[in-house]
Amino acid sequence: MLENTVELLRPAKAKPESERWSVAQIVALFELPFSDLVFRAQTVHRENFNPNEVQVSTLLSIKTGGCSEDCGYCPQSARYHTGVENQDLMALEDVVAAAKAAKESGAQRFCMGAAWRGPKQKDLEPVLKMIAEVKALGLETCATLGMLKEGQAEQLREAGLDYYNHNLDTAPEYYGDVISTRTYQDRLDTLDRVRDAGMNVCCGGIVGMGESRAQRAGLIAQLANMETPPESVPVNLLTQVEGTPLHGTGELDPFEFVRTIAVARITMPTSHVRLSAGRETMPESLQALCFLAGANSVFYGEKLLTTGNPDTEADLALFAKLGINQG
Ligand code: SAM
Ligand code: DTB
Ligand code: SF4
Repeated sequence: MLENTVELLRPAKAKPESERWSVAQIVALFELPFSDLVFRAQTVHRENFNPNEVQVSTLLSIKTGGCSEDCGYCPQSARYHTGVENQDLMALEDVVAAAKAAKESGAQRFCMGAAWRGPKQKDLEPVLKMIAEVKALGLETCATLGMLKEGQAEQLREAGLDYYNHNLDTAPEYYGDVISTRTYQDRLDTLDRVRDAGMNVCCGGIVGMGESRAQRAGLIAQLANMETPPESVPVNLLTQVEGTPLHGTGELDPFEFVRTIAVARITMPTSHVRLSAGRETMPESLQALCFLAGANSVFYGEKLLTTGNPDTEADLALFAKLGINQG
């Protein structure tokens, strides 16, 4: 399985073989007794970060729904009837107003998401203006616009983009069960473009899509074995939306979710691991376990892209209870 997994990364872009995690080693981490796993993750976490600091990013969907792709989890695909209302690219002033509001409520980073397969040049121009204006507010900037063509990552960087989010979503061997309109290699190519343009990479995936533990380990191997692992690793729990093919998938055991966070922390010691989609339905105690297991970033604000997220007041109250600062 290791060979299979690593082959998909072009050798120049993967770590030297001696430094790579095998899928078997990652599965062995998943299999540790829960307390041993969390202790190990917390130890690695403390060696690399202030354990009481959590980075917060606010999301805004700048173009919603009507997407040509068939990602089986996604409420924004035009192929599924999910009740999401399509919305064209937002006006610049509305995006800037949302970014100002996010800054005022304490966000450090503002992430603009678009339901595109990838941006056409005529789409990119207005987004470049949004990035420049959001950056000028003193916020870190992030965008997730789909696949990038040659030269687009450079334009984004020049406009002031700090992070580009593009997820691998799952292990290579499960990917074809979830998406057919773009390949795993397409995603790796976009990630290379982002890295080569000198931007920070935000890349993670979704768990709870019916994948096996070995496949969760396979996703983590892909991320951890990158020559430079992503600076930011969003771990999303599938938000099941009626009308999508993955609606009705069996729920992931919450401890398995915490284990996934812990394993990401151990294998990517210096990355920010983000407790991402799915937080709205998680009790505070489960979120606290995720922080204990090494999560040190969240999406902050009432909405993700089209689905809900905890209220800012609830998050601030939880941070206060746990003694967490935004950092
Ligand atoms: N359209 C662009 C793309 O797919 O690259 C950018 C936006 S897309 C919505 C960003 C990411 O959100 C996806 O790659 C996926 O990991 C995550 N996502 C989408 N729907 C989700 C859901 N129902 N539950 C959890 N994560 C989801
Ligand atoms: C990521 O990994 N998760 C965010 C962000 N990157 C763009 C998106 C989650 C989307 C959840 C479903 C929705 O709100 O539409
Ligand atoms: Fe489109 Fe992105 Fe949703 Fe896939 S995840 S259907 S590319 S918006």
